[in-house]
Amino acid sequence: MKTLDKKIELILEKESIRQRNSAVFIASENYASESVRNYSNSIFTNKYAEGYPGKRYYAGCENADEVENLAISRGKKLFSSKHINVQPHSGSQANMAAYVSLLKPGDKILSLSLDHGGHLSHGHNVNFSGKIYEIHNYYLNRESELLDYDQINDIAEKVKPKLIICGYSAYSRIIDFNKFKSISQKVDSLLMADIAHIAGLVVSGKHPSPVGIADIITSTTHKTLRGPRGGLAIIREDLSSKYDRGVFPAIQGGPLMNTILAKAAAFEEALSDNFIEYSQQIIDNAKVLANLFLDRGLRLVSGGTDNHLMLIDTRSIGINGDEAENKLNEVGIVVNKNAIPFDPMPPKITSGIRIGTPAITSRQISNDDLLKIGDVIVDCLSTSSKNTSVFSKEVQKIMNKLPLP
Ligand code: DSN
Repeated sequence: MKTLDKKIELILEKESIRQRNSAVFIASENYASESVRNYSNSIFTNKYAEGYPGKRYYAGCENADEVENLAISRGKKLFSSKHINVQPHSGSQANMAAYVSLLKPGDKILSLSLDHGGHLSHGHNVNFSGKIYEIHNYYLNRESELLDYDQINDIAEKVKPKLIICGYSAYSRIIDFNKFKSISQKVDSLLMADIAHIAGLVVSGKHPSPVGIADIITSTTHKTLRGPRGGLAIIREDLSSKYDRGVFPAIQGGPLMNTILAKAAAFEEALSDNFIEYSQQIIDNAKVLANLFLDRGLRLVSGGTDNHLMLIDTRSIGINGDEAENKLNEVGIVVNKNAIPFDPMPPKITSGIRIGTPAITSRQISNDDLLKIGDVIVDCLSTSSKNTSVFSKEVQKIMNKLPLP
């Protein structure tokens, strides 16, 4: 055990240094607050609480019931919803519970293709969703690289899906949930909005909310929402018992009560005015970077951003996404390679990188330092020199002075 602990401590120490020193621009990552991290780590990890508050399959759940009820009431307030399920272990689980509770195997789903910004669990053929359901895709418009609601409408009318999915992993523009709703109503389909990426912006009023529009809303809790790693779902009231049974007992057993405790803490944080300012700063920082990249001649998918992320077409610097990711990682700037719409390269290479600002904004970076790092990103991607220590030093200098939440 002692050896094992030493090994664990060493890994933890290395990760702590990496997280402190890195400039994190992975659009789906963030730094949870100390209390969220502590609550995730709490003694509720010891407790089984299969079922729902007041209807458990184990004794001794009175405190677990309080935890879950607190998370539910704060979650409902945060999203202005009548129902919320805080048990999904992840965004993928929240999506799976939606399909399992509302669809039959073989039913048709219409979703954005993964390589245009969708998600594996929206029906990719390597994922359960693509194996169990009949998937049809819509695509971004080739010229504008934006959602093309006329095209989506046409495909929906032809396919007649049972479920239409909107909400994405790599789309930098505003989603018009009302347009999706009118399409889904026309073809008599359910509408699901997966707001995993934009949940924090939605609850802050910085992106339109799908609550009251989409029939099912799923999310993670750890991206822009800055909570613990986990999922949630908000369902139309008349479908909510069905959905709850879709989570437990259909696809999950015991809820992670420690995580639900941390979700309750994160919801309270997200209800604060500070959080609204934080969300605005995420968007402001993304615009600062996007303008810098455009000024320096890089091409951005759709020409910019309205939210927390952007996609750089790395062909505008003469390299592929994989090379770009590696070059930046070597100097302490962490991004991920990402397919761009109509990408001719395979997913392991790609022609783009995704840049997101939730994590760097949690480090309270100043405008000046953000501009410096933006310049380092372009300089580092553009240079053919192997000696990049000047860039690492610049990144270190900036990151070392920024507080960790
Ligand atoms: N892996 C997440 C992301 O990076 O967007 C989605 O699951």
